[in-house]
Amino acid sequence: MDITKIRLFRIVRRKYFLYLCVSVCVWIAFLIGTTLRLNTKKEYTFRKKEYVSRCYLEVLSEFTKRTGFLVESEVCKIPRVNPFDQSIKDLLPYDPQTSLCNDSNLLTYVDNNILYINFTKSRNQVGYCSYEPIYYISNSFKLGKISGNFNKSVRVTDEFIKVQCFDSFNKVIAKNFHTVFFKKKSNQKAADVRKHVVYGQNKPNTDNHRESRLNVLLIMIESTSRINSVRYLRKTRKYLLEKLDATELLGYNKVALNTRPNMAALLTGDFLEHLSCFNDKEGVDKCPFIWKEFSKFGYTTHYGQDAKCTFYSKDMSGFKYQPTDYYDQPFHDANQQGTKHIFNFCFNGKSSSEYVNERMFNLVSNLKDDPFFSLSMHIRMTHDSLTRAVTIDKLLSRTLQRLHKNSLLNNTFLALFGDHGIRSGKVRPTFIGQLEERLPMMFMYVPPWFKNKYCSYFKNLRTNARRLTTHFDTHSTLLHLLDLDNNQHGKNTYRQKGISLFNEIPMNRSCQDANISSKWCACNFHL
Ligand SMILES: *[C@@H]1O[C@H](CO)[C@@H](O)[C@H](O)[C@H]1NC(C)=O
Ligand SMILES: *[C@@H]1O[C@H](CO)[C@@H](O)[C@H](O)[C@H]1NC(C)=O
Ligand SMILES: *[C@@H]1O[C@H](CO)[C@@H](O)[C@H](O)[C@H]1NC(C)=O
Ligand SMILES: *[C@@H]1O[C@H](CO)[C@@H](O)[C@H](O)[C@H]1NC(C)=O
Ligand SMILES: *[C@@H]1O[C@H](CO)[C@@H](O)[C@H](O)[C@H]1NC(C)=O
Ligand SMILES: CC(=O)N[C@H]1CO[C@H](CO)[C@@H](O)[C@@H]1O
Repeated sequence: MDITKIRLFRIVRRKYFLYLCVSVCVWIAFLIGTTLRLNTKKEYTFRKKEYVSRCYLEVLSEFTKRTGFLVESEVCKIPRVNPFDQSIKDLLPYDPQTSLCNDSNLLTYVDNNILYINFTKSRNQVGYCSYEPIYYISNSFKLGKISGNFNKSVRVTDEFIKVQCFDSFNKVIAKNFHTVFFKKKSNQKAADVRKHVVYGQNKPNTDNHRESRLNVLLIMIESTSRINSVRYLRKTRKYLLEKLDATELLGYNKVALNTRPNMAALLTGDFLEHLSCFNDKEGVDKCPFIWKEFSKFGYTTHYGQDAKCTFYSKDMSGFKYQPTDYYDQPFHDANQQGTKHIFNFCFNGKSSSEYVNERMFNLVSNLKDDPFFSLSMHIRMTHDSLTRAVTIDKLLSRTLQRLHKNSLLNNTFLALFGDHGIRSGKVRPTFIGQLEERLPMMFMYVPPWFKNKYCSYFKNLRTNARRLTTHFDTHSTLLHLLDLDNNQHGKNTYRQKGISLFNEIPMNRSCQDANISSKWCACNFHL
């Protein structure tokens, strides 16, 4: 070999080596690049609008499919009826008046824990006022020590108060009742006071948990069906569906006769008659109410209803111990003292629903930084009246707007529902009346970020809008909220007759599958 050849060979080898080097480098760079890209893709989260529309579209076509049925499967057909159908139209006004209470004696108000006399209103008839705190005692209430007289304002140190105002001749001219928000220290919380509940080990409120743990806001409106919500909760529906993008469950079927067993199903996940705790003469305290579960996870709990009913009656003595951290029964009992009928709804200047609604808003706005579980029940307004839902409509639609505008729903699961449909009146014996008795309304709202983070849960919820569903499913859904990332509660193991609505309810679910007795089954229903 001559020298030039050897040199050439070396040059070729060097070049070859260089090429090799370059191509390896390019490959490495490419690999690094793609991994990086993959990583950024992983971290990429859809912006709110973009995401929602993605999540939405896949179910939208089915959801809006126009059919004569709300639920339509081999085993269950629930017809879509006109709420003002010919057969009942004469029994129902289209635009009923809202019911107002005479507020001329509402002479005081509370702002930031200060009780004021409203001098615009009282036009100096008032000489002075005083107040008494209202306390909870076993299954009832008592009034505490009377405050000193005041003639302008006074700082209030109690949660519930009864105010009396006097004229200059010491004659009582007004009685007013107010709820006042106080942040409870953990040793004042019901869970610490009673022995039945212990807090869970995991400390609440660590920021990680807070992120995925939703507040729970439950609002029950007595005897209100989906059909009646179309008639008389128009503003509320519109706001929920159009502004809040809530999900309406069209095949939501009651599981028992009246308020008590239906609420027991929602709150305990079982039939009332299966649970011996409901027969306890001392009270229903030992029953597995779902707020206890939330309490274990560090939630602050609230329960209020504007009548002494549900778990109180001649044969059921209510709660011996205060069941939730915030418990409104003593307030309503004191305010309504001496009332005989469930259909009375004006008390000392305001409607029962105004009290319930104000209390709810007040708690939600004050507890927004804690996880909370709140159950409000509007009983009186709609117990015997279809049309009085319009009064609640006005209150609720405004309150939902306020909650939303103040970002108070951003971390909250909201369910607005009826226990069952109306069980009295002229519509009830008709076909539509029988149908609506069986089909309470149910709206569920989850915040926009939730739809992003738990897309499949949200899609399932949307799909389930047109499946046969029950209060048992709501119970399972609430439990699921405590365990969103593990998805254990969806597996139908935990004391459950229901299926979490974040999992898909089978298309062919029958009433029997759903634990709805044939008497209450709205599938294939005929008179
Ligand atoms: C409202 O109540 C006041 C005081 O009790 C009474 O004088 C007045 O007539 C009532 N107004 C109406 C419209 O009933
Ligand atoms: C005081 O009374 C006036 C007149 O009725 C009313 O317009 C106003 O809203 C009341 N103020 C408060 C804070 O309740
Ligand atoms: C209000 O009370 C104070 C002290 O109790 C008294 O001095 C004052 O005259 C009272 N004002 C009115 C308008 O009654
Ligand atoms: C709503 O909540 C999400 C998640 O907790 C948070 O990232 C977002 O900033 C909140 N938005 C508002 C308006 O509070
Ligand atoms: C529902 O039942 C029908 C008839 O029995 C069957 O054809 C269909 O596959 C079932 N659908 C599901 C989702 O199970
Ligand atoms: C009483 C009743 O109907 N129980 C049923 C409840 O639902 C589960 C799950 O579908 C059935 O296994 C039960 O038989």
